[in-house]
Amino acid sequence: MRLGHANLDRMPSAIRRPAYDRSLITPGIVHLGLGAFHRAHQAVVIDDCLAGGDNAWGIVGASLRSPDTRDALAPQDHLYTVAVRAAEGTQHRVVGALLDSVVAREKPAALVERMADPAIRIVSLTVTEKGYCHTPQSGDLDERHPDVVHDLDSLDAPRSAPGFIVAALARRRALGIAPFTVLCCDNLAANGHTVQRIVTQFAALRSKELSQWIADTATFPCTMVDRIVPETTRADRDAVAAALRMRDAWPVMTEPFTQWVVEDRFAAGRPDLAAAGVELVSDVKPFELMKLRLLNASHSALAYLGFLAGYETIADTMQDPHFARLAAQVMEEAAVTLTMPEGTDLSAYRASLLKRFANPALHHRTWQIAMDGSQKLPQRLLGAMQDRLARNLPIATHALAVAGWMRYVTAFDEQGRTIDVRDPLAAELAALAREAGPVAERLAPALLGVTKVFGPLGAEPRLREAVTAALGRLYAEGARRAVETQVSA
Ligand code: CS2
Repeated sequence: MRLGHANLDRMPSAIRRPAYDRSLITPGIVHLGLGAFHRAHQAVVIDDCLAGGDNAWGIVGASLRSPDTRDALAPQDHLYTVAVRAAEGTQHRVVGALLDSVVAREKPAALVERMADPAIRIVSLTVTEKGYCHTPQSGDLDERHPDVVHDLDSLDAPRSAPGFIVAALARRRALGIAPFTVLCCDNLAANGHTVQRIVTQFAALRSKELSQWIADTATFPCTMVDRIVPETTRADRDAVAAALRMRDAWPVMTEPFTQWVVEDRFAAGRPDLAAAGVELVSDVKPFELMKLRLLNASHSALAYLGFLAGYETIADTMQDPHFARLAAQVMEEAAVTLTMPEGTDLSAYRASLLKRFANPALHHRTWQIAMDGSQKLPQRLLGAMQDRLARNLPIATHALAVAGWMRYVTAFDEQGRTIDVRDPLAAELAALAREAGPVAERLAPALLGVTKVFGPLGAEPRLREAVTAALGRLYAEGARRAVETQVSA
């Protein structure tokens, strides 16, 4: 038996299911990047909004390239399971907020049409850091990105996320339809402002008036999104099938914790997000920096160094007390760079992160988090390093994390086996590493010279010294010992 509308009543009664009549729901949101994260995070919130009576906010999901999600979910009426995993057990919930899905690459013009529909009032995105075709260091649109070059030439059939947004907004403007809210849910620095900049820069390359209209009328609230969502495995699918007593081709796995902080600037209305647990604030920045510099920074540190030390998952890595201490130390270094609104308990937040990382029921691979480091380092690690250097504070733990990334992108592990490095700059980084050889004094400066990642910070002598020393230790002692030395220092 397969999950689907007709079978909802055949699931065990403990499985939560949509508490509303799905036939009454109409689309109000187009979401770009229909991955597991969206389905386990924003879509669950929207599911609650729909249950609360906000009928006009169903989601149409778009995958930019791959048909896999659509192929898995369309035959099951776009219903899917969210499995919430904790040491104490798993809770299952079938989500109904996703009404339809499209594959942008197959019918780009149809997706633009859909986004131009006046009923669509929010376009949200989780296309990962690299999906914005920008330079993470500067936050500017990369005008030479092949997809941008393509889209500027054929905006009626775009490929990139910014291309779709500009095409749809241009169409709305031409038809006299008010713009939608662009709601970025990726871990970019100042995500709303950054996407606004990218989109208006893109639009300006087509028409100054269009760009001005977007700047004047569309809104791009910043958001902080948080929920750990590992990739779904075959074993996960089997476990969910056993619980549901029917197959779900693509359930998503997650943790109990979830947080969504959003700036309340919506151009064309929004569902009652607060009733569904979303924190609506006037300025997301402190929360976003807190999350990027505490959670994501230590996650990346654990991912690179844990992978090099031979650990498969974050939970495995956290079992090693030296690595647990490393995560805590990254947070300690970063915490002093944060200025939080009154009432924020940063030490409780840090403690909760360590517990979440150690969740033994989540199989979150170090390799998965290690992906796309070139796009992640600036906002996760480099910003805090810059702030600490400005105050003459040491940066040794962060330097070790950056060195871990450097060792990782050489594409050879400590046993000399190849690492499958997934990163838009993978080839460039590996070539630099080959040229430099396994010598910290050459490799560190070579990689610090990649300005797309490090910008001017790469030339800062104290940073060069700290990163080179850390990389030297990684080569001399291996990741396990180097981490031990660092946390015992
Ligand atoms: C992780 C994030 O893959 C990664 O880079 O650090 O996806 C992390 O799990 C989420 O941001 C948690 O909210």
